[in-house]
Amino acid sequence: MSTSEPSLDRLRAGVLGEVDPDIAALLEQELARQRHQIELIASENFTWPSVLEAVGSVPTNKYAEGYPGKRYYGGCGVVDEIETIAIARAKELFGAEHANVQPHAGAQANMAAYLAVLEIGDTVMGLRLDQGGHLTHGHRVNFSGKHYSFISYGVRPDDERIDMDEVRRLAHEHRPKLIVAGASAYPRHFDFAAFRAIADEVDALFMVDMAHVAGLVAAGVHPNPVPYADIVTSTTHKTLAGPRAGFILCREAFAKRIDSAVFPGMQGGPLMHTIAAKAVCFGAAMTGAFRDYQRQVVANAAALAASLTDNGHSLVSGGTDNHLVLLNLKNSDLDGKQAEDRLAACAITVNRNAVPFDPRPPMTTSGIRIGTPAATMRGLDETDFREVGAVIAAALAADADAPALRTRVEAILARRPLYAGLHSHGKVTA
Ligand code: DSN
Repeated sequence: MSTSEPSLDRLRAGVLGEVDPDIAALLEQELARQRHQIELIASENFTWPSVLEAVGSVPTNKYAEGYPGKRYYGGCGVVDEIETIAIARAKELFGAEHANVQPHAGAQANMAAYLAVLEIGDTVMGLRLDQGGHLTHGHRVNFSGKHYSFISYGVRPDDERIDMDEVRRLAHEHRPKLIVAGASAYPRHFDFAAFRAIADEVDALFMVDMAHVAGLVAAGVHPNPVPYADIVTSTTHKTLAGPRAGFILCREAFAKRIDSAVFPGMQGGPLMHTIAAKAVCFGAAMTGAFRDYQRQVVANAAALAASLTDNGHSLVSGGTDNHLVLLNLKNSDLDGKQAEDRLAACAITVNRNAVPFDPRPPMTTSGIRIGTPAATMRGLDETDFREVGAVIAAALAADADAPALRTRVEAILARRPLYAGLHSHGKVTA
């Protein structure tokens, strides 16, 4: 950089491409990568250009520790209005009594929820990671498993659905202070009412991590956990299609404890530009267009499941109720890693994932997790997803012809362009 070192004036006024062409070029490469593959990672999405704009906006400059009207810094009048709107929209969207929109991400939302209602060493129940759960639901390598005494429940071996008899038995045996429901890789609805009833039987609190299905919940195409749970945590960037961030909903009785746990308990200054983007995301999620999009996400997952099954593949639990399917490769010569690589060669992006009672280790696994939110955002419909299922099946066959399959994928991508007119760093051009 020494020969073309920018002046202070250029740093102050220059656009990214002038000031840092290396990073600008990489951002363009990432936009091209996103455009030229079918994105099927179930936790990913393509957010709205309006959200990209808000994430790149000037509240990134503002310190605002505290909450609207109760900050530790001056100059917070505007960001107070932004956060107040985000809170009001989150409450209205999900029918919640209280919302905290400051968690930086889903793991921080869960950490704050635990900090609010648990003491170190308390007993908690959560879904096993290798049967669909999440690291923050008690895995031993995560803070949750290190700080709290987690008891894991799982799915039934026969139908691979959550075993509510086991949940009840473990709850009565271990008397947890908190029961956590929610998943990263579970294709079926949770029975929130049954969890609530079990929690009440043992005087436990009930928390739902709805990160994966928040968009479906907002659109009314998935049961809403809010009426049943004491605390609901979430991210905003998965099915909800917002910025990479988290939030917490709770009953009024837990509001003060949740707010104190987020700040000053575990976070410092809130990311006010991201909170602005969360407000945009919640606003978008209140529209009829968003509800149509989420209905399509679920319809597309059903079409994909049917296509994969028709092409001879077995799915965990036999199908899906939500936005994802889990392809079961236990009886395949290909493990999850090999299948992920085969699909990448055809411009299809997925992630390998453990399936229940997986005989292979976590780095390879016997499954592929396939989600429809991102590809649906770029316009794929059920016909497209039936073709995607057929291409996936052909890519995993012994005689796979990757170049020919890639051509079929490119035909879908050409019909369904992504982010027309958008630059990598979030500005739309005419
Ligand atoms: N890593 C996310 C997922 O892929 O589901 C969960 O945090």
